[in-house]
Amino acid sequence: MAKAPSVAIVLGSKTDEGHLKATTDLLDRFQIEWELKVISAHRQPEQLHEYVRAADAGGTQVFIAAAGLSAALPGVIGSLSQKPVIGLPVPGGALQGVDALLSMVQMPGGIPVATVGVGSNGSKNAAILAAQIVALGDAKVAERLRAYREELRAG
Ligand code: RP5
Repeated sequence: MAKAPSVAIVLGSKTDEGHLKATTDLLDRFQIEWELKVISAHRQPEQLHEYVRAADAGGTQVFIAAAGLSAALPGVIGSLSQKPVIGLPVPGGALQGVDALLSMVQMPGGIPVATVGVGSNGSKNAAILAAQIVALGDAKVAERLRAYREELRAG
């Protein structure tokens, strides 16, 4: 079985990619292995299924799923894996991301999506939340998060 990175980022569309720069920059800062795939829940359901199962089995600890509009992606990933799923609602469309935000945060009880905000703060927080999950089992990542908070405190 192929080893998978700690954090698997899945985007619903290539057009979502620009919103992930802050996320991947922070994951790099925390020295967390990640990979990014574009797989649509509604256009490529079989491919998504295969990818999530392989990442889960390969050791991925947390998924970040970014999507816009009705944003089914993170909920579907949550249905396929018991690993935590962070949902990043992508702004755009007629409702500017509010549709994606509500879709992710309003998952029916049983399959949660840990939803961060729309926009650049959400992009950052997706990485920090993922790092906090990884840090539960990795003291080096915990120390890097501590240093990051120290910088925030210093202003
Ligand atoms: C979602 O719908 C994607 O995440 C994207 O934000 C939005 C539009 O994607 P395209 O249909 O333009 O690729 O699936």
